[in-house]
Formats: sequence, structure tokens, C-alpha cells
Amino acid sequence: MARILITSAIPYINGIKHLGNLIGSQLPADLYARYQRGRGNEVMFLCATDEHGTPAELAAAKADKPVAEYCADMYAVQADIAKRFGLSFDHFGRSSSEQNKRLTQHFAGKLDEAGLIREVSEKQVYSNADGRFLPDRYIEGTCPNCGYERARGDQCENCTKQLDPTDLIEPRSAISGSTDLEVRETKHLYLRQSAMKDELDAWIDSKTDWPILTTSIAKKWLHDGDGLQDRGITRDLDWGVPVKKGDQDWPGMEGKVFYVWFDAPIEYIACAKEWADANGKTDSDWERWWRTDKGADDVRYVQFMGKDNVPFHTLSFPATILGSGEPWKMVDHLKSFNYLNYDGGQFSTSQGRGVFMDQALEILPADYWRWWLLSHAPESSDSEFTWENFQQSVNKDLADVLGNFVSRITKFCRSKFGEAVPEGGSYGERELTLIEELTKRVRAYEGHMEAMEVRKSAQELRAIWVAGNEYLQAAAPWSTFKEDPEQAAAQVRLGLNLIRLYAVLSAPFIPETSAKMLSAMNTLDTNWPDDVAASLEALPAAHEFTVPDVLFAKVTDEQREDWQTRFAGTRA
Ligand code: B3M
Ligand code: ZN
Repeated sequence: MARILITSAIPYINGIKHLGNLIGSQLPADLYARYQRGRGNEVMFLCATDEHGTPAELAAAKADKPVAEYCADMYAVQADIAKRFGLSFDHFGRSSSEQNKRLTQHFAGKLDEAGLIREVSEKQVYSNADGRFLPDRYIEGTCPNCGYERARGDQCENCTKQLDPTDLIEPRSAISGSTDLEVRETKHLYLRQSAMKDELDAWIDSKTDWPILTTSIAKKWLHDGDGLQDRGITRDLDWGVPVKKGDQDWPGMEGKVFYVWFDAPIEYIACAKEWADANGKTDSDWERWWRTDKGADDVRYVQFMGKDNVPFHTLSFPATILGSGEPWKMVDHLKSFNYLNYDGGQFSTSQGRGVFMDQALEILPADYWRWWLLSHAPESSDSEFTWENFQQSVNKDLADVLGNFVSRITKFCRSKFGEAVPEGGSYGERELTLIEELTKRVRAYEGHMEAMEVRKSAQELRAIWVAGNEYLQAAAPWSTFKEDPEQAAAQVRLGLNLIRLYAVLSAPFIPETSAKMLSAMNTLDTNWPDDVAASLEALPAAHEFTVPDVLFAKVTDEQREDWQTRFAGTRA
């Protein structure tokens, strides 16, 4: 039994995620976790909310709540939606946890001991009215280039010119609107990534099986221009992990917190401790996943994320771990995704454009979305959600192919043989040919799933469903029955066993439907079909079953048009 550690990029706390976010990390990670569990491997699948940083503070201010309360509320909302989407995390943690606070401070202390931290004095804009330093993008003013009045301190949205806050004419705080701003000197900690360049380079070179998309991004940051830059890892904010070295104060760093991208990946590790603490486990129970000196050397660690997160996972986080000099488990494989677009434009959280996870579940059950998103995952390039395509996929793949197969065979059996697997007859040439085809296809499906080729896996699974349908069409037990009821019995027996087989194979994609199929087949046998022929005998003659309700309803044209209009604008 292999041991597989899986993490999904941890979603920001500041709002409900859209379907583009979902397919960019959490959903494919869940597919992989469910598949590996299905194969009998030991899996630890971790995710959490990313709760620090200015966006969290501002979202809380907008919701008129203290930030800790806002995060607690939004965590509950996100956890509930994740559950309803069938995301099977072993633990869904919070980057604001006590465990993460301690571990983040621990890493900072180790990095400092290793001489990998330096202090830097910087000039930054301070807002007297807000009583805080303002990050560049929270300073607004008139663009010196085009005169646009709402240019941000980092860039003018209108003419795209890159700006410094001091370039702005009549600068003001984007939070309060106050113009009472001044430039103050402030001290920050920098992680000396440049000193670790060679070590990181060698580590990336050792990852010969990583996709080019991933290594090329990392190599670019390592070698372009002046090479890997040191990174500020502290901020002048109230909300975040207080800057400390282990449990010691850090002189000169009072009132400052770590940068959100410093503590967020550390939460991958802290989350395992949260899992242990929440479930009455010991430290060695989580350390065997994360410490190579405590059993994690035989763990395979896979990360899932959108492409924009790759530099943080190939450079910054590895720099933190390697720099600590401690034996933490490093990532073995990193699966990254392009973007999913929405109906001719982009999904956008800030503009409320597209379909959000809660809205999706209001109109259809999770499996419809899971199937469409996974079978259209933006792997080799960006992909696009359109309502026409969604309707077509659901109706063809789920309703016509899978749903129809299950319904036809169970109903036919009930009408001619009753609600039990019929006995008599034996498998002939047609059946053996099908078993041969299925065996090939199941092995191919395993290969794609193992390689995290999400679209190819979906295509293969669909082909497996189609093979059953075509068999049924050709065997036509409803005709056979008239001349040779024994042979029809064997055909139906095979068909019913196929339902169980499909439930097992399809569970990673459509877990709720898979459970319904197994329950209709009245079986708890979810054994993986290592031997396809044997797996098609799992339900013996006389085994009772029930005819399930319709598994997938078709999306009608009226529904499609209705949803198209409803989700055309922006979310209130
Ligand atoms: N929260 C960005 C995102 O959700 C960020 C990921 C952190 S992973 C450690 O895309
Ligand atoms: Zn401008």
C-alpha cells in the first residue's frame, strides 16, 4: 500500500469561490485523492482557508465585522460548500490556526539561525486617519500619465502604466479616502532566497518528471534578469501571524506580521497537525506524513494549483523548507492548471462574473458540475465554460450514456426476471470481446489517473460507459429473451455487474451518483477491478437489487436560456 500526501492550493477567505477556482486546484485534487483511496492506498488529503493579508482585512471591513469573526464565518461557509461539492478533505484547516502560527514562527526562527534572514529599511506610505501603512494598491489618486482619477498605487487601470504610490497626483487612502498621508520609514525582514539559488536549482533539476510548464516557470525566476530575488516576508498589518523567532520576540518587529504568502504554504503542514489535534491523534500520526526522519520518506507528495501559484510552490516555499535545515517532506509532483474562462470573458471574483460554487449547487447537484469541470479541465491550455457546452455534455455523457444504461438494464431485468440478478446461460463471444475491451480501457484509465491527466481520464471513463451501451444495443436482451431466455439472463447479469463496475470506476468523478448506483445494486463491494472479468461476477445470480430513480435529468433548452440570462451579469 502506497502512502500519498495531497494538498490543494488553499483558497482565500475573502468570499465564495467560483467554478474557475474550483477546477484550478481543489476539484482535481479531490479526483486524485478519491482515485488513490479507491486503489486501496493510504491518502492524506489536506486543504484550508487562506485567511491572512489585506484582502481578508478589507473584506471584513466591507462586511462590517471584526476580521477574526469574518474569517470564522466565512470559513464555515466555505467548509459547508466544499462538503456539498463532495471535496473529500481529510482535514479542512485554517491558516489562522494556533498550529500554523507556531509553525510559521518556528520556521522564521530556523531561517534566522541559518543566517537566511536580513533586515531592510523601507519607505512606505502611512495613513494617519486609518492608523496604518497602506500597501501600494490601497493608495488611489490621479494618474500622471492619462489623468484617470482612480489609478492605484501600483498601476493605472485605465492606461496600464506601472506606478509608484509617490507618482500619483493627490493620493488618498482607498480604505477611508483620507488624503492625510505621509511617507514613513519601516523595517522589514527579507528571506535571502538569492543565497539558496543553487540549492533550489539543483532540487528543480532533480525533478525530471515535472511538466515543462512547471519547471520553465521556476527556471525563469531562477535565471532571468538578476536571478532569484530576496523576498520581503513581513508586513505592517494588524491581522496575521505576529513576527517572532520561534517563541522569542523579534526586536524591532513589534506590531508586524508575516506576509500572507509566507504563512499560507506552511499551513499545508500545520493542517496535518490540526487534523491530528482534532481527531485525538498524536504528533507522530501527522509527522509520519511530513517528517522524513519520522516515516515520511516513503510518502509521495502531490500538490495541485493554478499556474499563477507555481512560483510560490517551486521557489518560495521550498526555500522556506530547505532553509530551515530540518527534514521536512518536499513536494514530489506538482500539477498546475491554466484558467477556465466564462462565456467569452473571465471568471472574476471582484466583479462577481461567472458562476460561484453556492449558486451552482442551487441549480444542479454537484456531480453535474464535477463531471463537466473535470472533463473540460484547463490542462494544456485555458478552457471555456459555455452553457451550450455544459448542456450538451450533461445530456450526452451523463443522461444518454451512463444514466440511460443503468435505467435500461435495471428496468428490463425487473420486467422479465424480477429484481434479482438472473441465473442461467453463460458468457459467449460478444461478452468476452467486451471484457477484453474493458480490460484494455480500465488499464488505460488507471494510467491516465496515475499521471493526473484529468481530461484523458474523463475521456477514457466515458469510453468505458459507451462500451457497455454499445454492448447492450448489440446484445439486445429484449430480443434475445424471446428465443433464448437463458442467454438473455446471462446478458442481463453482465449488465447489472457493469453497473457495479461503473460505480467503482466513476466514484472519483461523480461520487454521489456512484453511491446511488451501489445502493441500487445493493452492494458494499467497492473493490477495484484489477481483474475485470472477475469483477463482472461480483454480483452473483439471485442477488437482489432495486431500480434506482433517474440518475441524471437532462438540461432543457428553457433551463439553459434561463441560467444564461441569470448569470450574464455580475453578482450583487
Ligand atoms: N490563496 C491563492 C489562490 O487561492 C492562494 C493560494 C495559497 S496556496 C498556499 O489562488
Ligand atoms: Zn493612467
